[in-house]
Amino acid sequence: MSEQSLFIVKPDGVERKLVGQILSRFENKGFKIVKLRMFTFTKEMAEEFYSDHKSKPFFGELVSFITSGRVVATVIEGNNAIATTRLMIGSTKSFEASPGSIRGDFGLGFTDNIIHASDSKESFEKEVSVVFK
Ligand code: FUP
Repeated sequence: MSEQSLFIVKPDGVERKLVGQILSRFENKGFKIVKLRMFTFTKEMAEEFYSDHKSKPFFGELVSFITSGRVVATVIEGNNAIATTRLMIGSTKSFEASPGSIRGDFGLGFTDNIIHASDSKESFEKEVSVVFK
C-alpha cells in the first residue's frame, strides 16, 4: 500500500555531511522523494513539532538541539512508508541501534541521533503541517 512518511536529517547529520548518504538509502530502497526542504527550525516551530514531548524532562534539550543548525526535511512515498522508515532509522539511542540502520551505522548519540521519522499517520500529518506549511 503506497503511503507517505516524513523524515528529517537533524543538525548533527547535516553538519557531518551525511545528507547524501541518507537520501540515497531511501532512494535505493525504492522510495520516491516528493518534498525536500533545507531550513533551520525556529524555537516556535520546534516546540510545535515536538509538542507531544512538552512535559518530558528532556524537552528543553530537544528544542535546543533541533534549532542548533540546518536540517533537511523530506516527504517520501512508497509501500508501507511509515513502518519501513522507522526500521531504516533504528532505535532512538544510536549506541543501541542495530547495525544496518541509519542510527546504528552513523552515530553513538541520543539527543543527537542524526534523523527523525514520523512514527504514525497522525504524527506524519502534524509534522508535515509544521515543516511544509
Ligand atoms: P524517536 O521517535 O526514535 O526519534 O524517539 P522519541 O520520539 O522517543 O524521542 C524524540 C527525540 O527526543 C529523540 F530523537 C531523542 C530525544 N530524546 C532525548 O533527548 N532524551 C530522552 O530521554 C528521550 C528522547
